[in-house]
Amino acid sequence: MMLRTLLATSVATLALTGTASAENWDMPMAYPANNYHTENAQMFVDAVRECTNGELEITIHAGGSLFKGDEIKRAVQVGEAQIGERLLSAHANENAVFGYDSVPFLATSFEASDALRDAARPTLNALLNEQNMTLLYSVPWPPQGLYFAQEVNNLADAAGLKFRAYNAATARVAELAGMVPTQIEAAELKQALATGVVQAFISSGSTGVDEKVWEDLTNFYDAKAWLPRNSIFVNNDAFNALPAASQECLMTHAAEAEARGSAKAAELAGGFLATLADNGLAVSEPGEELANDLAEIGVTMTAEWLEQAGEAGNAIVDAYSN
Ligand code: PCA
Repeated sequence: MMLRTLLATSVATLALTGTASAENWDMPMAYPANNYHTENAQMFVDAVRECTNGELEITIHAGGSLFKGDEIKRAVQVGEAQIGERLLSAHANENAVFGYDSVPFLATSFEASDALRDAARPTLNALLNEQNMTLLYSVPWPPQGLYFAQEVNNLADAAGLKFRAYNAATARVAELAGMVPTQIEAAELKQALATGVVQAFISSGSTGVDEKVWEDLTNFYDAKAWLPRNSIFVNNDAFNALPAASQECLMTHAAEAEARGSAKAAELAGGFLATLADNGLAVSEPGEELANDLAEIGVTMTAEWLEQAGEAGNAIVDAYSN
């Protein structure tokens, strides 16, 4: 073999080895690329890339493009994806603890939501660990309110409406209110509204803006029922296979992403409601009758959740209240 060929071969081998040592992870996410949760995660993966000198490259797949929202948790659990983001409360049927952030009126401000998160973190992380995953960080959605295509002064006004649910708690609200729930991921919400599959739902101003709900709906009642969270978690085998320095980068930047994401959600919340109003939605607090009806549902659902979540759930609420 000529010297030049030999040299070229070793350079090619070196280049290959260099590439092979970098880890490439897939990160499925369910919400749009321009939602603040996704933008925050993009900053997180950029920071991790820099911190690891390019040795850990995480590719975000937004909008349910790699796995749909309801598939993401399992995909990470079995290692089909190494890391992912999911609204864990959507898995409360599996274990009620996952629904800790969707107990009506338990934590209704950003500050309270962060305190509840801290109270729940050890329990939630232990639960994920049993499923071969580790919690990295979580970020709240703005407070949840009710969207309708009509004025609603009390829940009798809403009886019979087809209601989009995103987790067990939202389905239960609908049931108790005499509405008819259907579980629909945000990625399919716009279509479901446009075709009349659903006529009402509960969510934040953020999702209302993402889905341009003013094209189909008319009223938003800012009930501030709870602030659900998107959680970012990693497959334990994938994590354990990383060098210690990369693990450290992930943990450090996860903590930063959590603080940055919570602050961003709080900063954006008012603007989302303003955007809804600018586009013609009637945005208001619930009237007294509607507020009372919702409070009653809250009492029922809190008792149900404490019962279902058992000791672990009670411990979370105790730690939160003290
Ligand atoms: N938006 C998400 C969950 C809560 C929220 O505000 C959704 O509607 O799917």
